[in-house]
This record gives sequence, structure tokens and C-alpha cells, in this order.
Amino acid sequence: MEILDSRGNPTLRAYIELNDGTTAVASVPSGASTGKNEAIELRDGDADRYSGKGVLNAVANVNDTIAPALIGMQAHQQALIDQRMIELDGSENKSNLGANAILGVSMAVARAAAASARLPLYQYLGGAGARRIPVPCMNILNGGEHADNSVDFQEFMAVPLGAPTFCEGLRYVAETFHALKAILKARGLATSVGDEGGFAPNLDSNEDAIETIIQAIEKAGYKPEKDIAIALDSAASSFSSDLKSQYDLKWSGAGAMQSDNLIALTEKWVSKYPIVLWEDPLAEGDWDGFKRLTDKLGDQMEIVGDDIFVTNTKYISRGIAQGTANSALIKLNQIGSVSETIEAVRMCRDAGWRYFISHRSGETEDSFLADFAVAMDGGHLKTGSASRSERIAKYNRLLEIEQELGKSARYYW
Ligand code: 2PG
Ligand code: MG
Repeated sequence: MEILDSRGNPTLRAYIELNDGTTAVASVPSGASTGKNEAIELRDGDADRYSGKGVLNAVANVNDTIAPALIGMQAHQQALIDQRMIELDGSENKSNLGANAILGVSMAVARAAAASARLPLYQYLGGAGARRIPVPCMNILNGGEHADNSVDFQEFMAVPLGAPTFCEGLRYVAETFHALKAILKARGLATSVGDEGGFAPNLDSNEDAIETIIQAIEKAGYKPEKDIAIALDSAASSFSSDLKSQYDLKWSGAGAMQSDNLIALTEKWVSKYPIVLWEDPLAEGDWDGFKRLTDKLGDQMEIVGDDIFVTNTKYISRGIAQGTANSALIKLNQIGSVSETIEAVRMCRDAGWRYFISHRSGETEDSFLADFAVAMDGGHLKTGSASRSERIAKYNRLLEIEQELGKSARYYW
């Protein structure tokens, strides 16, 4: 069925029932700052409904094409089921049936198989050894395409890597979120939030954003770097005109620059601030710039490719071969099925890369991502701020998983 996401745009929810009576449901997220090689999210294009954003055709594809083809298959054969849907679609990028249609079913299949096996989803997908709860990289200040403010970089995340447990880590950064609110309020700045629940104030500069966050960490009673470090997602494609070398930090007024200027700025920030991870510091077509940056800073921090790799092994393998980054962002709907997402994770792991599990800026109350992140054992995830229930749903599920694992739970950066 067609439901709404956290931005009030339509998205797809899939329902499944197994022969043994097990039922499951899954809802698909949706991005705003999308990479151009992402799998295609099928939209109706009917201007009379939701400005063309309806997903009734994708829903029909589930009911009329996918469902009849899957009936009779075994729910635990995830890869086979995903493969069958990919074949049915027949395109390179899932443009016929829609990545939203395929992923919704793929997630529902995984959840049903787990329930039928009487296993929690994280254990079904990750095995008996799945017990590492990811460090929550909490996006407490939003800019770029996720907010209407004067900050060019899209996400400023607080990373509670010094906490002893997930539960404590979540508290560290939620308290920092509240401290940040108080600081912004005292400065007479807006405390309304952006798409991922972080504040979206009009600050003096991009650097002001990071300095204000450091103040917030201290105000909350924590030590920057030791207790809480910083991660950034520039989402640089969103301020690059040619997507490969020309940049314009227009909202903050910092102005036009080229790859090397942006790399120099990155170096300066990394030497000055406790930054442990930087996602999309350059645009999706700037493979050369990415490599130069990784050569310079790759031994100091995690450099994550999002729009450039789009969770696709075709691009991740090129990145590994060329030394383009040292980590890939992992988003289920960028590639469009559970088993292909697992393949992307495996490729990173085999190469000694890290991988960063991520939500989308348009989300639903579905907490699939939380279980998925524990199953993938990557040690960190991003799922927004300490506000907006579509974000909190994932944090609450992680709290639950940690509690369920008891003393066997692990938490480290
Ligand atoms: C990103 C994401 C998620 P979107 O760029 O990493 O934070 O945003 O879903 O809009 O692509
Ligand atoms: Mg990103």
C-alpha cells in the first residue's frame, strides 16, 4: 500500500504472509540528496496526486508482478528471492518495477523469515555472533538540502565513542542535543529542526556550526574527542555545479572553490577539530579529489563515500581498487534489496574498509535499520537526531536489542 514518509511524501509499505501463518510488514525510506546512480524509486508522475510523487504504480507492481512470482518460494531464501525480483525487473537500476517495490518486499521477506524461525531480525540476518551495538552518530545540526538555513554542509554528527554502552552513548548525545538547543536559544537563533531532526539555525559560517557543537558537548558535561567526537556529511554533490570539481559554498557565503580548496579546508578542520569521520567531502563525480583527500587524511579518519558509491558493488569495487576512500555509506534503498546491500557490506569488509549504515532523510516508523545495523556488525550507524519519532524508533529498537543481549552486548568505535 501507499503510505506517507516523514516528509509527508508517499512511500511504499509491503505486507507478506507465509504458509505457516507468519505475517510481516516493511516500509521503504526515501532520500533527498540522492546520488545519480541510485536505484530508481518509482514515482507515478501523475501531477494530480502528491505533485507526481505517488507510488501507486510501484504498489501495483508488487501486487500484480512480484507477488505471483514469489508465491511458493521459501522465505529464508533471501538471495534467491531478491534475484528473482531483479530478473523480473530486468533493468540495471530497478527502473521497471521500482527499487521501492523490490526493497519493500525484500525487507518484508527478511522479517517474515526471521519471525517464522523465531529469531530476532538482527540474529536472523547476522547470526549467533551478532552482538555489537552501533555507535549512534547523531546528526544534531542540519544544513544543505535538509534545511533552509545558511549552512552548506548537510550533517553535523555527535559521535559518543567514549561511552561504555549504547544506552549511555545515546544519553551522551541526546544531552548534547538539548545543550545545543539551549545555546542556540541564548544566541537568539532558531531551534526548529530539519528533516533528520537536528537543529537548522542560520549560523555565521560552516565553522560556526562545528564550534557551537563543541560548546554543546562541553555544556552537556562531556569532553570533546574523548567522550564525543564529530562526524560530518558535506553531501558535497549538493553544492557542486559539475559534480566533479567546481564547488560553491553559497549558503554560508564562503563562495566558489575547486576540489583542492575544499580539500585544504577539510585538512584545516581535521587538524583543528576532533573529526573522526567525513562523508562525501567531495562530489559524486570527483573520484580524483576523493583519492587526493584519502591519500592525505585516510590514516586519520574514516572517509565515507555515499553519492559516489551508492551502495553498489560496481562503484565500491572501483573505489577499493583506486583507493578513493576507506569506507562506504550503506543505504538499503540506494541499491534496492536486502541481499545486495549485504553484498556491499561484505565487499567493504573484505577490503579492510569500514562501512557506515544509514537511514534516509525521508523515513518511516519502521525500525528495520536498527536490526540491520547490528546484524552487519559495522560498529556505527546514522539515523538522525534526538527528535522526530521516525528517528527515535530506530534508537529505541537499538536500546531494546542491547537490553536483550544483556552482558553479551558489545559497544566500541
Ligand atoms: C545522506 C542522507 C541520509 P538523503 O546524504 O547521507 O542522511 O540523506 O537520504 O537525503 O540522501
Ligand atoms: Mg550522505
